[in-house]
Amino acid sequence: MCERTLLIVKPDAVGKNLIGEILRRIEAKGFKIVGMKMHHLSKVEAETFYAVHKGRPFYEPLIQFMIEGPCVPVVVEGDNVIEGIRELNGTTDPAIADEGTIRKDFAENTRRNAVHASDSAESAAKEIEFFFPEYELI
Ligand code: FUP
Repeated sequence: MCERTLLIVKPDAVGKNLIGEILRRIEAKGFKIVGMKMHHLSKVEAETFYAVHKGRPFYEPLIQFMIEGPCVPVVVEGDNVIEGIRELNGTTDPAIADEGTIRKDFAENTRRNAVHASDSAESAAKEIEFFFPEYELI
């Protein structure tokens, strides 16, 4: 089924000049990039985006990390792209991520883990809308 998801190249990966490599891997999988920008999240924006995690012990450091520099939100389209991008990213903790995944190759730890990807059709719709008005998408 053709669907859309939101991927974010997080501030750690942007800082390490990994934008191109991460986008290359997405395109090499046959997925289409249909929206993209560079954006430095404000504290309020980061708190809104990660509101679901509010109250968890990792929440405050996560917010501080997400606002430390610019990130690159990307809308990706393709067959089963929500699952496909999560597979490409690998699991949250890079220490147990599969070989060849973005997090295995580039993440430092569970917080500084290079990329975000929507985990369901419902969150994809919300997260895409968070960063992109309709007219910015192809
Ligand atoms: P994921 O879907 O793999 O990005 O992971 P989660 O939705 O469980 O977590 C969202 C973000 O919270 C992670 F990308 C990083 C952060 N996090 C931590 O910093 N520590 C944790 O123990 C779990 C998550």
